[in-house]
Amino acid sequence: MSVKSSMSFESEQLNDEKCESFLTGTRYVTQCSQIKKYPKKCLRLPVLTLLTCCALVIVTLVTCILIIVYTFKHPYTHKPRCQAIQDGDAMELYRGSLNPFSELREEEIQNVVDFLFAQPNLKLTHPSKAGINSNYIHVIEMFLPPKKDVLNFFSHGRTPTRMARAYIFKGNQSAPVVEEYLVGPLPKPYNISLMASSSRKTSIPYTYRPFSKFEIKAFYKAIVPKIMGKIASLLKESYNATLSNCGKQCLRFLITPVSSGFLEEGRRKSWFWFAYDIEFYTLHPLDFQFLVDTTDVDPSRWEIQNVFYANQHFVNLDELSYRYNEGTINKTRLSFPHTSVEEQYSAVYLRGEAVPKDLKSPPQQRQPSGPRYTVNGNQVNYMDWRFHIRVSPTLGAQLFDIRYKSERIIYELSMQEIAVLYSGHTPAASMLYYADSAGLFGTRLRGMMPGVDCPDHGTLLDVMAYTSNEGGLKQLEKSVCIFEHNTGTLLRRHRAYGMSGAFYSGLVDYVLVVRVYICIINYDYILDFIFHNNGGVEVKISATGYLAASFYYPEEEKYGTRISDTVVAGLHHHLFHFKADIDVKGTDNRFQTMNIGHERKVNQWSHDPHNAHSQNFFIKDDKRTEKEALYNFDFQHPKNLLFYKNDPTPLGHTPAYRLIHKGMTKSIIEEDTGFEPSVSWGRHQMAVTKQKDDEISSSSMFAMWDAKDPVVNFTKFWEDNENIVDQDLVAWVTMGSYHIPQTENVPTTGTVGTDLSFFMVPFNYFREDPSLSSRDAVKIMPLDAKSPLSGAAVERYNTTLHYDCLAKKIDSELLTNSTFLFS
Ligand SMILES: [Cu+2]
Repeated sequence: MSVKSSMSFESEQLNDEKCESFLTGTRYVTQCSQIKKYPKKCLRLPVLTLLTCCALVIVTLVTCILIIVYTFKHPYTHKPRCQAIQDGDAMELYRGSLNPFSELREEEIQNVVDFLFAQPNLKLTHPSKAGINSNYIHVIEMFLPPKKDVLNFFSHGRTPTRMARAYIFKGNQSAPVVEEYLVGPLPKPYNISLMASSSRKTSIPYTYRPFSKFEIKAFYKAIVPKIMGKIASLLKESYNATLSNCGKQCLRFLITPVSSGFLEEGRRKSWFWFAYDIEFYTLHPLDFQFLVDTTDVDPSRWEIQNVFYANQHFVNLDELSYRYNEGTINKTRLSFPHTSVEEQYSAVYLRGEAVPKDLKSPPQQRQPSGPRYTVNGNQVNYMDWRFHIRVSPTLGAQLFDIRYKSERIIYELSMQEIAVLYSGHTPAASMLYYADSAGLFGTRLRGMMPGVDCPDHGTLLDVMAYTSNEGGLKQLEKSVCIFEHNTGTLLRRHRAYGMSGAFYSGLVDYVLVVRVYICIINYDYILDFIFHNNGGVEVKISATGYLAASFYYPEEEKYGTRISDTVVAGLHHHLFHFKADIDVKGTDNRFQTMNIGHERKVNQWSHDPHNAHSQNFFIKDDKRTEKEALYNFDFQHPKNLLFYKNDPTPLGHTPAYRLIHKGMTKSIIEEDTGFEPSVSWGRHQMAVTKQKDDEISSSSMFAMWDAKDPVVNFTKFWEDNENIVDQDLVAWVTMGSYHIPQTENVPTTGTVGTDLSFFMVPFNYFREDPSLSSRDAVKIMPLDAKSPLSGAAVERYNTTLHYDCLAKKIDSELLTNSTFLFS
């Protein structure tokens, strides 16, 4: 069996080097040279051949001169080297053979749409013609089969029935509502029923619906004329810009949805705030905000109920207009930013002294033997790993049936919610609580730029989704990237030195990464699922993109950081929630913490009975119920978190996977008030519950609005306090960070130091480090154990790496001198 060579860094220094491998007898020989050499045997050839050689030399010389001239004129193309690995179009996640995790195919979606439109009682309108007072399909997605059916499929091959779930917005009835339906069986559905669920509401107040493009359209139609009719001159005088017929000096608006937790029953309201419509508008907020009651499905009945201008409140536009004209209020006077877009503080353009000064190209990664993973439809194989990918329109990228060395360790690994809780002085800033699933995560995954968002050797996948915001069915091109990555760090190594017993062993931490970007208005979230070669899985998320900001007043000082003369960016709490359905050697597992304690231990070797020292020990603490398993980090009581199978190994261990939490945070806003009930999962760093098919997700697309009576109330997942001993367990992991903005977040926020992650790693699961089987490892032994400096033999198990020219050179030098390793 051939061993493909590993991923390696390719730096500029190697660019001029040429290596060739050829067979001599039974041995491969690798030859490296710095400069191209023409074979000497040319000289012995006949005159014709000699002339041909000379002609070639002349052509080469002319070509070289032309290249030098071109390079001088075009410094950016210095040393061009095209090494594209990716060929052809992106692959389609929804192709390949069907399995229980396959998202709906185009033809299945079309059948569901046709079937729903054929139901006379639904009175559906096509998304291209719909409004908020219509009945329309908001989302269609695959309804995940019950876990036991899927496991049955794995063991007995009985395919679970494919079903779809559809969210239908019913604005065209006397009591508007959103309803979740189960539709099937697929591919040709003939049944429809309101989804039955004990873990979430499936008939949802219309006021809890997420924003839609129809609502934005209605706002422009119903509210903008009211504003322009009453205060167009105020806007022009105050901001030197307007909302309509504005040429190059336009205003646009941002929205703060007001959670139902702050409103009287049955109302839907939002604060709208103006910003200059230039790159990028969230960094150009103005001091004009207004509250609109959008409860009625007829936008002509929408009312502006409060206005905030120049740090003053007014009951409506009439009062503002009257007092403004009367001259009894403070007035704002700003000029439209006239500098070119390149000079805007908020725009991302090249500025400052050039780096790198010599414009050498950055390091690249390459796959000398091609990809070492395969993607077949939604199934991915990499080394000892195998798993399935699904992109759900509502929840985004999810991984299923994650197996290592053929054993499933995680049934489902997925993100549940992204929330951002802002603070501020003005009403729009202080009411700003985002639960981003309203934006439908699966449709926020969009094209990736090869070589920037994802290495250019990565595999890009297209995704298909049906949502009303996208006008129906839409292919989201190049939305998922899979790539193997040389992390440039080690998975393991050791160098033993000295005059006996010297050796070296090392293994680079090569990983497979599944990456998506979730781009929601101002923020871009990078979500990576990372597979290491020792059985460890990592989930990492970080945020980049733009800050959300407000107009500066001194009152904002305690809430935010001033980032320009008129702009302040508010403190906010990023919160992320993840689900990990863990299966360690089957579905019956236990959750245990290994608690670190300390004791005073008398030193019995001493004659002094008071001679003692303090040291640590650990005790195992099995959690029996869901409430016992709620995990709140406590510095005074360190602990390891383990999920294990109660099936002791010969050494008496119970095989486990350990959850390592590297993104801990806690929401400290008051519980059960305002927006908080919508993100009650933020109260704990982790919860462990008994698996239920019905508990699909800890949040929902309604979380932005539903705090008064959450559609999914996460506390109910654990409040029934079920037994979790030898049960199928799910870990719910909260990560997050408090972001106090800083001037270096302008124009965009960087990712350095802000990524959050958790790991699942084997713990007494294997008898030894499973990465020992990796042929990417390197072992070095002295030729003479008693003279470790005088030469050593390098063992490279991956034979293709062995013929890499740099490796060959190092191995050759080590044969006679191993001082640098073993001295
Ligand atoms: Cu932030």
